[in-house]
Amino acid sequence: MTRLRLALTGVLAAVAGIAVGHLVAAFAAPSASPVLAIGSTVIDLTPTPLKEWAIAHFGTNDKLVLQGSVVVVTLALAAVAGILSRTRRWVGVALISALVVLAGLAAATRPAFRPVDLLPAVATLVVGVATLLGLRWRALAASRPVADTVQSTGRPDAGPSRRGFVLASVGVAVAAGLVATAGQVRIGAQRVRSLVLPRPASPAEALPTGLDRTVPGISPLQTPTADFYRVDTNLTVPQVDVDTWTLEVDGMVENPFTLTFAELSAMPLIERDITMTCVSNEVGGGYVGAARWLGVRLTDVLGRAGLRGRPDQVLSTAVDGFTISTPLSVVQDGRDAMIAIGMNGKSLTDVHGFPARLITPGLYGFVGATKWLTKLTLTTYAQDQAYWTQRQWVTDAPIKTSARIDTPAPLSTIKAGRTAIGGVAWAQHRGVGKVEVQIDGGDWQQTRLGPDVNIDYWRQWYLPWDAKPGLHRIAVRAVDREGQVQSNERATPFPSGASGIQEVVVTVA
Ligand SMILES: Nc1nc2c(c(=O)[nH]1)N[C@H]1C(S)=C(S)[C@@H](COP(=O)(O)O)O[C@H]1N2
Ligand SMILES: [Mo]
Repeated sequence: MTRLRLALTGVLAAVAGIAVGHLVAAFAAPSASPVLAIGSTVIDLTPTPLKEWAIAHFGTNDKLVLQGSVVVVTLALAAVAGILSRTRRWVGVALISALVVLAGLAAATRPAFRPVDLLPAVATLVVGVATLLGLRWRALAASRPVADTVQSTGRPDAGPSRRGFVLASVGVAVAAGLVATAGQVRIGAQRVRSLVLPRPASPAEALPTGLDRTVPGISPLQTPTADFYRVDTNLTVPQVDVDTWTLEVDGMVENPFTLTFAELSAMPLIERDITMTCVSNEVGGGYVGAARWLGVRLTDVLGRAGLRGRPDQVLSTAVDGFTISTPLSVVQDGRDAMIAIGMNGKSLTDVHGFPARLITPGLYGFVGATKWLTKLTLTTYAQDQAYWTQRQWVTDAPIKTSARIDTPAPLSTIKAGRTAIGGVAWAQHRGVGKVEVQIDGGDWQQTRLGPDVNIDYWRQWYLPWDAKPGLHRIAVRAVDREGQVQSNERATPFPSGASGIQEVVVTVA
């Protein structure tokens, strides 16, 4: 019983410490909240195959699973600390402190570390140790022989010291819950605001009418920002102050310079419809979206700096120190690579990289779509490696030709009769040539394509279908305009970049 009380003491000390650290972080530095700091470090240290496995098995929940695991392990160790503090209190204090030191180290070794990032760990240490000592004292009092309390109340279990421990524990738990919730509410509060952006010098044409109304269930031609997929290594979304934000251009350039947001957005702006894809997208998955981007041509910015020597890489750095490398040859081949400040007619949202991000048509996001961009360094692959390159990912990753079935939904039951099979296909920077559907292993049939926005944009497609009752297997494949057929090959040797033929099974009743 004593042991159990002491274990609980350790757990509550950790919970209280983590909760207060989280609240302090919410005001000082969200990403330095103890669990988040450790979580981010675990993400960076996780071997790539394990990371891919986690993304594949937990999808967007991978971050929740990670944080849950960090919490569970921490609480287990804290319980041990509580038990060990029975005879020697310094042992428990030392173990709890060691856990907090780990969190502090995790925060201190993040790429964009600032001294305030240590505040949450300090708060966690103070509250954690104080809670451990306070509750330990009550736990031990509650476990003393009860002879004197039996005398006064007649019931051994109702001793005042026992009640004291229970009350104190419940109090700590409730207080920690409230404090952690307050921190979470503050961290999670998305700023909703949109800057007024200048008009583009080179606007996009009006978006044609898509198949959105014609084919119920098909992806809209333009993905609403709120539905646009999110992929990054961040456990908290960076919230950048646009008034102090700058973009630095340095490295192998003649004139290194720094731009404020006002200066950047005063440069000539282009507006382009571009489809983005993540290399971690599973066949049929949702890590793909199409939007209208407003931004400054990357070559305009590089031209202003003037290249020096023979750089072959644009190394871009985000405000949190995350880096992406983009082949300079790709940036300079005439495509609309840009520093985007607007998405679908508004400024970027925090989730999608406010106030500025890279967009490189034709390349998977991890080699060309740096969010929360703050620095562009002209360099060479021999000299500098970006985040994913350090993890053995390829440095040039053109998006593979791919098609997705949006409707009918996999494993759904639909009514017999005339309906449509439909979805989207993409082959960025080559353009979609045709999309074919195969029903129940029969011939590949050519589908009808939606409007052709441009070669960097996805294309909606559909095939009218007279659905007969029974179980049906539908497969889809695309061919780009260079004749490259969608295959089951991996897009890049590493990471996965699945681009296989998608098959869905539906029941027609
Ligand atoms: N700063 C930063 N930028 C990043 C990433 C990241 O982890 N950090 N992930 C990249 C990846 S892998 C993809 S697919 C795209 C996704 O952009 P989105 O979240 O706006 O859809 O962002 C890219 N830019
Ligand atoms: Mo990605």
